[in-house]
Formats: sequence, structure tokens, C-alpha cells
Amino acid sequence: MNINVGLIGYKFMGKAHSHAYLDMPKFFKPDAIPVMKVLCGRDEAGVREVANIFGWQEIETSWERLIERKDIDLIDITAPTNVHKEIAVAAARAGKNILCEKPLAMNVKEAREMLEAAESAGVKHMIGFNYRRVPAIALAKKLIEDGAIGKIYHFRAVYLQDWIVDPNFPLVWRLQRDVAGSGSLGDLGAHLIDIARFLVGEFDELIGMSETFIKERPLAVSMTGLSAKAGEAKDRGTVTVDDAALFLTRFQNGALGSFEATRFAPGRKNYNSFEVNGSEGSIVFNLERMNELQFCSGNDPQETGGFRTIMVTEPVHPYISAWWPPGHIIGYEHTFIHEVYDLCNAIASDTPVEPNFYDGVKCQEVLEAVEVSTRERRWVKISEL
Ligand code: SOE
Repeated sequence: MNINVGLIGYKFMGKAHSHAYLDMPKFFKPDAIPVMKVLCGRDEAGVREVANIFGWQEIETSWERLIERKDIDLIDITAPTNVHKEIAVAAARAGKNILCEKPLAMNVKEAREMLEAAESAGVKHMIGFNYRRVPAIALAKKLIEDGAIGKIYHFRAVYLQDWIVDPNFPLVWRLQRDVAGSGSLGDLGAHLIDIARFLVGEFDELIGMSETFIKERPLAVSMTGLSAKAGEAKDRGTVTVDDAALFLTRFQNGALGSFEATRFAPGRKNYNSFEVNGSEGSIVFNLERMNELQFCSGNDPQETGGFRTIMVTEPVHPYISAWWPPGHIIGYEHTFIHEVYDLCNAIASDTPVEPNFYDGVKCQEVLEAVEVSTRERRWVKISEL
């Protein structure tokens, strides 16, 4: 079986997804093969260039036209957040399966509409929380489910970057609320929230705070991925999102959580890290060392107890047997390969895949609760949303 893919967006995430479709069938044996049918973007020259590099068969410059096509089975949305809802709802109504980048939507209302549209159309839907498919994080999940760290007491997470510390870094779309929805909170915090839900469970209540350290920046003349060029120094615009967001939470199972998402941590490039403490042990992960998982077991002899570093590259580890011999590490791009592998199998077998739009909605509720809490300076129950 083949799955004809129409991918919307061709920059940072568009390339990560293109690469995933290209490589996945070369290493995995999926039940359905993704066919790189159409790459879609507004700038014809830009989209054609990327389509040629990755081997997309055709291009489109209108997502509406793409969705109307009868020969497309899966719509993959990597465009900015403000267009997710319109595209996803239209794609669902046209009977297309959907993969959508995170955060799912601009707010809870939109996210719920997307879930409702996808569910009532009976299509497969997935959200791009790719870090669930880091083998070390998948191993952490297995260890927790096996009871290796017992009852969870703490989840402590930070996602730190530094690419906008320079006050003259331009006002890219990720710093504009009407395009991105929020700043570090939705871009980085969303990943932490999803990992927390994956490993610990649902949130009950939280209290948050955020700050925009640099309130004005030069306008951007060009941007791609996380790089951009500023125009004239006098042409400036207002930053309308948070630069950093922090919150404390109580999970429904009684565990306590602390979260910090910032782009103002010099030296931290993509430091997505968490520690889970349970009654029988602890787990520590850091994306900058993504092939490793730190594990401490309370059952170890006192003399030799403590954290051990598990190199998560043995064939018994999740996803790894498709790759290289032990110790031959994998990287960021592999998480997207694992994601499209699971999605293609789910479409082929007509079974649900996770994380999906439901997980997107649950994450969006937490994001919005942080914003409400920050604005109103109070604890917020997730059930209020
Ligand atoms: C930029 O902050 C970014 O690329 C995010 O948008 C991704 O979701 C994250 O995985 C890495 O950082």
C-alpha cells in the first residue's frame, strides 16, 4: 500500500518531515510506503528548490488546491500555528489523514474544533510531538510502566535555548503572537507538557509566570529555521509573545511538577531536559545527550548504587534495531523518521496513533491555563478551560 503525502511548509520542519519520508522506508519496513507526491508553499521558487532537493514529485502554491486533490491521502502541516486550524479542518472534511506540527492551535477552542473535525471525519490524526520517539524517552516510558522507579513524586523539566538572546535578533514569526500563538511557552513548553503527560499523566492545576525581556526588535527581512536577517535598525516592531515561561503544577496522581521554557539561556542550544523521581528510583534525560538515559534504582546495593548511564543504542531499545550497531548513535532527525513510521503503520492498519489531536488538545489546555494563571496571578484548574 502507498500513502500519497501532501506536505505544507518547506522550511525547518518542512525539511525535517521531507527527510523523514525520504529515509523512513529505507531503514524500516512499514506496512504502507509514503509517496512524496506534493510539496506546498506560497513562494514558488522556494518550494520548487526544496522539492527538487528532497525529490517531491510536484509542487503546489495553494493549500486549498492541494486539499482538493483526489490523489492525496495524508496532509502534513508544518506551516506556522495560525494556519493549522483552517487547514486541518478542511483536510479532515476532505477525508485526508493529517499530521500537524505542534502546538496544535492558537488556543483551546481551535484545538477542540480540529479534534472534532478529525474524529467526525474518521481520519487518522497525529500531532508532531516528535520527542516521544527519542529512544531514550520511549525507554523512560517503558521503565516507568514496568514500575522501575515506583510511584512518581516529582517531574522537573526545563527546555532552554539561546537563539534570541541578542536584542538585535530580528522579529521572526515565532515572536509574533498572531502567528505563533505564544512564545517559548507554546514552542518549547508544549514539548515538556507532552512529555509530562506521556510519562506522568494528566495535569490537575498550575500556577505560572512569564516575561518578555526584549520588548522591541528590528524587523526581519528574511528568515528560515532559527536564523534570520534584520533590516534597517530604525524599522522595529513589538515582541508580542513571552520570552520565558515558568510554571508549577500538581498532577492528577498527586505528583508535583516544575517547568521552565526559555530562549534566554546562553550556552543552552536545545537543552530539553527532565528528571523524574519516584519511590524506587529516578530517571534523567537531556536532549543534548539524546542517546543516553540516566537511571538510578533504589534496589541497587548501597555500595554501588547511584545513577548509571544507559547508552540507548542496543537492539532491544525502542526503534533502534532499524539503525546501526550498538553505540552508533542517532540524532534529532531520526525522531521524525520514527514518527512517520508509526503514522504510516497506523494508516495501513486503520488503528489510532499517538500523540494525536486529543493529546494536542490536552497540551493546549495546559498552555492556556499557564496564560490565564500568569494574567490573573492565581492557581488555575485545568478543568476550568
Ligand atoms: C525552535 O525553538 C524549535 O525548533 C522548536 O520549534 C521545536 O519544536 C523544537 O523541537 C526545537 O526548537
